[in-house]
Amino acid sequence: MKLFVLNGPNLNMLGIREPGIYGERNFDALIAYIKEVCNRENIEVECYQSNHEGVLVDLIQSAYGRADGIVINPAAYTHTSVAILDALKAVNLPAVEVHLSDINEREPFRRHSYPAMACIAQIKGKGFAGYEEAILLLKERLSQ
Ligand code: CA2
Repeated sequence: MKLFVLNGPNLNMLGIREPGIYGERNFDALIAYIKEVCNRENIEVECYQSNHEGVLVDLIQSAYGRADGIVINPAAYTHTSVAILDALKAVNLPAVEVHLSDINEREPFRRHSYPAMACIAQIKGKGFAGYEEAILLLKERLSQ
């Protein structure tokens, strides 16, 4: 079983600013956490981060035929990107959307997600643990 874990714009800045919202740990710590979870669960994983919408679309397309599922935190593109929604629909792989913060408890514009329409679940407000939950959910779904 192989997963792609995709992170969107500015998530590479984790731990540098806004620790009250996103926590104190940095992006390298997030990737180490994801790899540890996947290693423990015998899941192959490829992790990517991009600040560019088109690159995220390319990465979703490249998952087709190479991965069994996708974990995605589209960051700010969550609230704007029909292109990411369409890419997820195009590859038709099981995908789970993750947010470190609880997007329902912040500014109203963060409540709406386009990619969520192509995802089997949206996990929010659980910090790093949300990625683990997403990975386990996909593992369960793919083992059925
Ligand atoms: O809670 C999440 O994971 C978000 O996807 C994070 C995005 C935000 O636009 C979404 O509404 C919710 C922002 C990621 C930016 O991360 C930063 C990290 C450190 C300092 C500033 C921003």
